[in-house]
Amino acid sequence: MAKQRRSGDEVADRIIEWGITEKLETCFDRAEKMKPCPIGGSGACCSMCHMGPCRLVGKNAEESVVGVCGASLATVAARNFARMIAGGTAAHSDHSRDMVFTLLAVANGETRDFQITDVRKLYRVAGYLDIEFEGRQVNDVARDVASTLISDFGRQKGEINFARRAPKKTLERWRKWNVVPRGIDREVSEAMHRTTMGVDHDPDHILLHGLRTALADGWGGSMISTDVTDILFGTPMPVKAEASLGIFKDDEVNIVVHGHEPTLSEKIVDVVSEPEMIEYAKSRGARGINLGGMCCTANEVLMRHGIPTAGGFTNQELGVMTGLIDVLTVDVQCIMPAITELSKKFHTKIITTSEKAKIPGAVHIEYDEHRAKEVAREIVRTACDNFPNRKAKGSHITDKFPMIAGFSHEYIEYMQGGRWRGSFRPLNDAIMAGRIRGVVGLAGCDNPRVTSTGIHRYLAAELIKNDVLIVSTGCGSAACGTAGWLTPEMALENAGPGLREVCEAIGIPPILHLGACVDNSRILTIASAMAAEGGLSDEIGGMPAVGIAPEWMSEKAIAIGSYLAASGVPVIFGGESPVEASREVTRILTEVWFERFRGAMHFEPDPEKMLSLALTYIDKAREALKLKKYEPGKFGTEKVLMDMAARRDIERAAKPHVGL
Ligand code: NFS
Repeated sequence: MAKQRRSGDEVADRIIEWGITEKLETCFDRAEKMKPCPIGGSGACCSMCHMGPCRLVGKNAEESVVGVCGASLATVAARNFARMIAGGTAAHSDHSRDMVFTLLAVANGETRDFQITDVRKLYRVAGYLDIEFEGRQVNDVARDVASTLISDFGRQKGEINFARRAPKKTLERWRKWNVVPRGIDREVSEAMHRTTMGVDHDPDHILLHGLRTALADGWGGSMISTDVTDILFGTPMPVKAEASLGIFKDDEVNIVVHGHEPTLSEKIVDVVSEPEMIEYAKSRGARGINLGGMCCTANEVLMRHGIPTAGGFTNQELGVMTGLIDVLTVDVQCIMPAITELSKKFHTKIITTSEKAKIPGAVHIEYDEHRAKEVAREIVRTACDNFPNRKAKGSHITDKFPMIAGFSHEYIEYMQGGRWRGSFRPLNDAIMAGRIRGVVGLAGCDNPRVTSTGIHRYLAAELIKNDVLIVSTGCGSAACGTAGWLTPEMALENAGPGLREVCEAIGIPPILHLGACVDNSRILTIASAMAAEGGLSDEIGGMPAVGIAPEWMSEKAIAIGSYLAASGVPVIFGGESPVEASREVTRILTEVWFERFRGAMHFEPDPEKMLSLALTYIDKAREALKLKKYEPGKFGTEKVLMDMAARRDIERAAKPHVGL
């Protein structure tokens, strides 16, 4: 029997194998040694007070076992789930808060290291917020936008601003079930309160607040982060790059930015090409400076600058094991503390940069938005100084894969008709005609508990073969990118006939890299635009669209899945269910949520079943919308898509814009 691979990424797998021979421990080894606790893992452990932890297990536990206080299994499982949502929402939104404060600092002239790069996007966001922008100073508009968005974090009553960007019908459903978020921080705080010992005990009621908290992430924290990042650093448009652990260079200083917040990494991107920095690197014996990314910071700088990515979550230790990283700089989220211990076997310096996050054994150089470039230069100089210290032999494999990233929702609109005729009409038409069967958002982490990245790849390949267009984010994008699949050629070689035709006409890959995990909010914007365009559903619910997070591990993924479900997207998560122990909670997440919001959250460990569930949802949605039955290679009539040449004709005079 073939040996079970630990990673679906062949380069990664070879480094893992090398690590085993060198007795270097990674998350793959620890995942084998540390079996998940079946009680906590299925949602049946309550540790909300010190009468417990109570383990609600045994025969008929759902009916007959309660905690010391009397909490039922459904209550316990619902509380645990709601707390995961709160954790994920807090993470995305705290990141987002820092982005908005940077925008405010720019508007107030408190930092010279950042500017407003995309004024059109600023105006577009001002428009959503009913802020006057015509004839006003850019900084004044930016100040008003930042202040209004900051108020969404601390608002106590009312509705967060971006809720109004949802289709009317979707918003009505939220209002009916009282899940429109008031303020982001309020919902997180209330989720913690409701789920502490002795407060909210009705599982459905707890989970409704879980949805309100999740919506504060999707239509609040994450959406704000995406928009403000676009304003500050530019709205992405397609860019060529490379993906793989093979991006490191033997003769250059290798710096990796890892984590989530793009502010400092943007400045590192700026300073690595400064002549003084390059000279400094040369003075230490290197030929130059090579910058790469990891996890979602990678996605941010990849989308806007084409900085190569070394991959997703499970590649971080393997990066260190190449022996070539001179500095691995991290900020917040998805950083394994194991990297500091591992780095001692090599020369790699781990630098923590956030005032919120330190790791024992790491060097701390704190980021400060008011002197961002200075901090960036200090980090680059540290890397250069460390270059001559390379000693231990690592495992370096030089295979790299080309990729195209940078599909913001603005660009997706633009690519369907150019500046003057950009819309979602061609996409809706292609779905209506059955050329495109449906759309899947492939998101979430890669995970050492399975063949890491392997399930992402299996699903991506099968879905595009079935004419399903994929939009990917986070480590889902990294899983596809490190396979070499984020290219237009992927469509020619592997997509079904309808999807291939669409991709060929527009010149796009069948998997569109939408950005980091906070950029799942772009999916909400796209789905809202498709609803407004007409011909499909008039709300997000009911679209032939599904979200899949096949290898999720983070609480952030649970928050994302929940806000997609509340917005009307059926979502399928891989792995064992964190509410497996409670049939009642499982029923609420699937049947009850579907009835109320037209979205649902399934947990399904079997990749083949995930695929068939996704296709069933898509086909049922097509049927309910009375669209042409999907048959491979047989399409209805539709408007002709504009190809590149036609678009260029109407574009000639105008530089492609992406901000509006
Ligand atoms: Ni998303 Fe991005 Fe990756 Fe998972 Fe972590 S990096 S925010 S949580 S592991 S996809």
